[in-house]
Amino acid sequence: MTDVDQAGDPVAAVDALVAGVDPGLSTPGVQSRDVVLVTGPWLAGATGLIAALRDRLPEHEFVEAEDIKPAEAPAAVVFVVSAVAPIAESDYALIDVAARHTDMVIGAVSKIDVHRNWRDVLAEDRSRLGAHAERYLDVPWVGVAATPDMGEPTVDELVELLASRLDDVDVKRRNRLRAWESRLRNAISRHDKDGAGADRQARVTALRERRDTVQRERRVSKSERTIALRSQIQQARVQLAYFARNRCTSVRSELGEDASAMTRRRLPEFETYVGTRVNEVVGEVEAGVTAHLSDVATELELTAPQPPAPPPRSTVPPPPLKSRRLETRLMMVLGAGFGLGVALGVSRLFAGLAPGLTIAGLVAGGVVGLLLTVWVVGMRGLLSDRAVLDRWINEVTATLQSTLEERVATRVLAAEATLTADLARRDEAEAEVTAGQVSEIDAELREHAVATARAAALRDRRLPALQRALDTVRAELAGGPGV
Ligand SMILES: Nc1nc2c(ncn2[C@@H]2O[C@H](COP(=O)(O)OP(=O)(O)OP(=O)(O)O)[C@@H](O)[C@H]2O)c(=O)[nH]1
Ligand SMILES: [Mg+2]
Repeated sequence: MTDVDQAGDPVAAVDALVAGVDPGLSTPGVQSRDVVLVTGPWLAGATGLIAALRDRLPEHEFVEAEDIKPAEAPAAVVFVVSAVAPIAESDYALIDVAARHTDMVIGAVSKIDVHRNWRDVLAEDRSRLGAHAERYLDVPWVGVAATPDMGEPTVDELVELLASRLDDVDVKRRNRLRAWESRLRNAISRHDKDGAGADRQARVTALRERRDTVQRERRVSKSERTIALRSQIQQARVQLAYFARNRCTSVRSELGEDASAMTRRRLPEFETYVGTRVNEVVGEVEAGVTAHLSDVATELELTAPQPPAPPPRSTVPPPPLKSRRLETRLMMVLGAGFGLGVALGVSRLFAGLAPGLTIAGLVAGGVVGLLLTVWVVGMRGLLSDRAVLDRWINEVTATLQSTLEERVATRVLAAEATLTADLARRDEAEAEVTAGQVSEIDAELREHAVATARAAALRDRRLPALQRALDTVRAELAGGPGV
């Protein structure tokens, strides 16, 4: 700092000094205001002190914290703390903010009229603040009573201090240096933060987590669906086979009952009836399979497989009723024998009872024998037909059951193939969506990485000059006379 600079504009001299170190730095970005900022913790007495100071120093302007903008640098800062207790740690932030662009700080312990030990509090304040930051070691401290309960205000010492320092050229110079120091410190820390990607860190972490979540959810949903499909198909196989068997069993017992109550007259239509019932059961099972498989598809959010063409109407082989000529003949012979026996018995009975009625007895015996023969032969034929029918129904339903079981197995297998293919297609579509999301995230991550690298490069380029300028400013502040 030369005498010429000191004699001229101290602010311009400091700006020139910094620009000399780094021509890119032309202004600390703050506007000097020729005002005194009086501030302090809550109820410390700032407003009262301002009133007293305005009285005593009308040529100077005094303002409270809310009257000054962030980018304005007051000429001096009076930090008011009450004498009731020493300064608290939470108050350091207040003074740091108030004095960030201003070197000239005066500590004022207020309400000294009521607190007799104010000197102890003042000494404690001085040492605490000095311990908080080196720059406050040389801060002058005074006691004030701006609005005493009794008597005149005690602000003389403060008034004197302000009056002597406010017009001091060196104070202005140091204020400007302090503004530069704060600006350079901020710039360096911002470059450091940007270069380290500190502001982006949270976003980058969130993006990485999102990326992991997207991929994990995709994997989980894929395996869940595959397992669900497998188990549903397995269930369908078991349940539908059971359903088909069940239907066969019930139609078997229903037709069995019909056969056991069969009469000769109903015999011809029974065959057609059995054929109809068999085809009805086939239709029911077919519809049951279709409904079950489409339920499975709906539950898995897949497309229901197209039901295949219905099976051809099954024709039932006729019951083997007609090929029993030998048996009929045998029955005829046996029946005739039985009838003859009965006829002889009856005619003998008549002859014994009334010999005159022998002829009539013969006729009656013949008639009764013939009738019995016919009845026995007919009955035997019907019973044998019923037995044949029962066996036939067994065969028909057994064939039906195996046909239906095969049909169920085939349809479930076909549905499994269709649904698996559909699932694979869906998985592929989902994989594409996931890949899209992941690549979007990757793109943003890349952008952040590039921006951080760019900021790091800028930091590396700018930091040496900024650090040199800061060192110069600090050296000036340390070297020059204190406030
Ligand atoms: N005895 C005594 N009381 C004072 C003195 N200065 C301020 N007070 C009292 O302290 C209280 C706060 O005073 P203010 O001047 O409003 O303090 P402030 O810091 O502006 O308060 P806020 O703006 O509300 O935070 C008031 O009740 C004043 O009467 C003083 O020198 N002596
Ligand atoms: Mg106030």
